[in-house]
Amino acid sequence: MRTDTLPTISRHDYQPYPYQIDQVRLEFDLAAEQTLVRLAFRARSRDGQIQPLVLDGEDIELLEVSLDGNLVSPQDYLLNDQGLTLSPPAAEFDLVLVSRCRPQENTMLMGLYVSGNSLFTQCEAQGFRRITFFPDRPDVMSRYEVVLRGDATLYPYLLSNGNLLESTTLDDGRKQAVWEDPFPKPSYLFALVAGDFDVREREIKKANGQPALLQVYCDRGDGDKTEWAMQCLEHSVRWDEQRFGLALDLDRFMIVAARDFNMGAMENKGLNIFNSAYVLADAESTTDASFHAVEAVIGHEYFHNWTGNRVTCRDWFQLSLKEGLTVFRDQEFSADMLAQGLDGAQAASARAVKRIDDVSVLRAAQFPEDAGPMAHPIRPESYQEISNFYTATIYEKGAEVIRMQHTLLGEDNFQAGIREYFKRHDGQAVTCDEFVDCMDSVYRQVKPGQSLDQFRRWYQQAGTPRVQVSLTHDAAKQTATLTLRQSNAPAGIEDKAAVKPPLHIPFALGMLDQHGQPLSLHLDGQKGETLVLDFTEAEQSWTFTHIPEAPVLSLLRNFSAPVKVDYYRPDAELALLARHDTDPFARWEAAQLLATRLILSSASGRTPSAAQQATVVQTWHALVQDPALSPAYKARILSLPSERELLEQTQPMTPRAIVQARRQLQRELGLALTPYWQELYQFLSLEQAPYSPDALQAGQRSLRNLALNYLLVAGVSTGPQLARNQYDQATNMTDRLGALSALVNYGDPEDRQDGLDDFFQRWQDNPLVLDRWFSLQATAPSTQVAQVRALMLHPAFSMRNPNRARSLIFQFCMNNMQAIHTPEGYAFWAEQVIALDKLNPEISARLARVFDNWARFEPQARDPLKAALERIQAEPGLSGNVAEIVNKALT
Ligand code: 0A1
Ligand code: ZN
Repeated sequence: MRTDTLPTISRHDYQPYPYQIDQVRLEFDLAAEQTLVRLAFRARSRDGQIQPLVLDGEDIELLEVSLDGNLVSPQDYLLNDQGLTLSPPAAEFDLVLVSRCRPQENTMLMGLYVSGNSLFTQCEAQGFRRITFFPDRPDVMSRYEVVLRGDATLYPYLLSNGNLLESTTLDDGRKQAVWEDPFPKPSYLFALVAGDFDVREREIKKANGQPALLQVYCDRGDGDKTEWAMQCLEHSVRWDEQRFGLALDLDRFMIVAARDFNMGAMENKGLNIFNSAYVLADAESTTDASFHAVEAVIGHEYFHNWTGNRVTCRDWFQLSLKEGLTVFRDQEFSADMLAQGLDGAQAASARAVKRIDDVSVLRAAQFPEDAGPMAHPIRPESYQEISNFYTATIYEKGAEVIRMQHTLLGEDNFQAGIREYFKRHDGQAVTCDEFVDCMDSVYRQVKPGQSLDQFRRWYQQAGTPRVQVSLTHDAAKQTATLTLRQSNAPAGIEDKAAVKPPLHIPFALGMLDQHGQPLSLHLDGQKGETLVLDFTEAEQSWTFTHIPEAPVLSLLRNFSAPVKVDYYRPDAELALLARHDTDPFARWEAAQLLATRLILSSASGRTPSAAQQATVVQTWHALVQDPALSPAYKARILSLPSERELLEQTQPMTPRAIVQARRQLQRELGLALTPYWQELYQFLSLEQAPYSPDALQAGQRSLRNLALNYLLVAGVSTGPQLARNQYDQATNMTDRLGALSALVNYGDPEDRQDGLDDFFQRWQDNPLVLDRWFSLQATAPSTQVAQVRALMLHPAFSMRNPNRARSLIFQFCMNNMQAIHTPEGYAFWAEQVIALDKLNPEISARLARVFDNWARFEPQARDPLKAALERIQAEPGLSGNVAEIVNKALT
């Protein structure tokens, strides 16, 4: 663990590695206590000059090194806590190196580590250097041959990337497996797994007719929970063939579930390692939302095989090259899966549900990042610790930037750009610029005289741009003139640039008449119900013809750009859009905005007018009864914006007031519409088909749970009994947890405790469900710091398991706003950051980020939060990971 602040690395300092390493041979003598690693490769100087060979290495012991067969003695090399520097004998030479690592002691879960009784690796971004000494950077690409040896009983399965060449039993009784990966790859894609597992296998035929073997490995006893994962994997293979024309390039593709994992999953070539939360699923123990998360993550990792592995990043500043693009791909995959078999408005509505969920994530996680001290462009200019840059900006905003290119080009031209990308760069490590070059080459062909030159600014600017809208209508000429103004204020601690040049914003727009009928738009020869404006100037106007009366604007349809829109308009207009907009995203947005206005005004201490309240209630009333809306969409549009999204819109941020104001509106809607919630609840309780996580069933369950919540929050007398019954009779986790969460959040103390006790009894042996039990309590309004401390003493709690730490500590700090925003809450947070840092700095740094935006809070929160950050900063031996966050927050 490092103790001082790390040096800053700048994008412009990139230098290619001086040596080419075509082939790597790795031999492992595996054991949890200590593992011996023998590395051999031949290196060739790129320019023929002999230069020092600098190898990264951390937390590993060097036992022996030789160059061209000659042992190098310690006085002839330089070894420090960051690596090894050697003086090669020639411009081309052989290196052999033996080192030792200690998986059992590895609590960071980077490099080779133990989870359960098995051994796993995690190498992205810089974990390989904790396994052996190597140029641990993405632009050094080599073919790997890997020999694994280990105890036959502990490790009957010995897995690595690529194809299995042989599997034997050695004279000493150990097992040995030899793997070869035919594709050159950077070290961050290396993986090995050793352990005993349940395995599910499926043989499929690829589009070219060749067979491929899909395998899903998990802990013994969990094998009955991998059918869904296998199905998702097969769907992913098919989808990438059909929509992107990209085929699986291996004979075998493996997924392995690990209980201890820092992130969601990892796309190691041919051997994806997953957090078990994104593999294991069955109706009884898994919610619909988790089923969909499994689908998304399996898709994501599988799609990386092309966008990430076949073409990878030149350096880590280009991380969004693979992450933004792959998130875009997994979002489209999920949307296509939801819309399967539907067409027209139904398909659009199904896709909109996914879009709504994705945009909500962006707003809850990325917008705050863009408004805080860690704000960075999707291609950052500098970093200290790369693991701090696996952010919502790189992933989610990165995906939005890809999506805008898709919008500008259209599906067919976008796919032509993708084909160009693989034609030019297959097998290479490239930059974001090189990706845009490919899209631009198509764009220039289809839009003569135009280019993506200005669009590239999206890769340079941090911050969420604001777009101000104004409208004038000329009744005599029957024209409507729309004016848009864009600005992007300085963001983050590096962004001193007061003036940022305007961005190329694809701005999708529609108009309705005063009765809610869609208008056909006419603009310079273009015609349509939705037009995408090329908004490129600081201020720009468009005049639409054939508009007899003042129109109602439907703005930023389908959220065509990651911006904030400012447009003053009366509530009545929003109410009209909420009922009639034909763009399902913009329709949802209008309803949300109506509710947001009301909540924000009561949070700020103003009493909303009766008319304002009535508009919201009437709108909800109309929506709850609308027979044309799918249950999934209805559940989204009738939900209130999340506390986090609301908080983001207050200035200064007033968390406790937001929680109360939101709760108050929930109560009012619960009361005003009680008969409708009851009717909806009863209707949706009718006999259902056998469980499936499909869009219809999942939508019905989420709408029913929403109705139940409204009934309970409003204190309707029948509510608790409905919840108890639902809990007792549930045959799936969505129903069971939905009922329990309503009781825990809004029920009386007795129901809450009975429910929690029963749930624990049922599920204590299932770690993923037990995580939910901890989360429920962490976020319950009745929970204070003292209860969380008590839960930390529960025998099932462990700080070492990231999922468990997240389920209790992170959930409490992030999603229990009433309790965390107290002096005890802030002290607790600082204490946990420090405790976690000793075990796992990457995870700790994520917890530290929860309040890096302290300066945006109301005064009574600001001072204690600052003091808590200073307390962390002063901690001796703080990791570089946490130091970077805290120092930036306090700058
Ligand atoms: N590339 C992975 C994310 C990932 C990054 C770092 C990790 O190390 C702890 C693990 C996973 C993805 O995008 O899914
Ligand atoms: Zn990824």
